[in-house]
Amino acid sequence: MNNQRHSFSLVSTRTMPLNLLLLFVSISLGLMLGCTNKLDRPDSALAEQGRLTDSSMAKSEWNIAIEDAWARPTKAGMMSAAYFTMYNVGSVSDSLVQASSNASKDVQIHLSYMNDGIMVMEEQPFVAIQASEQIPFQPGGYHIMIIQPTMDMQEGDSISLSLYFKSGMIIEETIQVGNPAK
Ligand SMILES: [Cu+2]
Repeated sequence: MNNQRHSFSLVSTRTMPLNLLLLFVSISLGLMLGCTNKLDRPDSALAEQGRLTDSSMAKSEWNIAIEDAWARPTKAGMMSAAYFTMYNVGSVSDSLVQASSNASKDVQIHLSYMNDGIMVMEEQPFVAIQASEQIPFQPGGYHIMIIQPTMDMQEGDSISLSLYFKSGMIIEETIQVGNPAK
């Protein structure tokens, strides 16, 4: 009986000061932060600056770009595909989740691959890209499928290509019809 009481009081005397200390630290930390805010500028200006800082930070993380983009020439109502290299030079991963073009209302993200000696292609719900990664969209691999374009797409023409990312980033480019490497 005595022992139990004794140990109970030991626990409480040990924990109570620690709780008080933590409480004191958090209160003084809050007061310090509060003071700094008041000295610097009104709360509204601080909030405004916070928003600006946030958006510029977000932009610096949105470092995805495409290069060497082109689309395969085709006739209206047939099939075309857009190719490019997608770079992530930022420090955060992202995912390509959708694509669109003025050439067609039906634009899909596809992956071609060999299956039992036959080339097949499949629509992809997304293509993830890690920080510092580069992913080729090329014949025989990832590509943007432009299904039944509403216009002839001839060598030298150009079409719009928009790529939508999970982060909210959108890449909008005008790309050439015809492979520039040929
Ligand atoms: Cu395809």
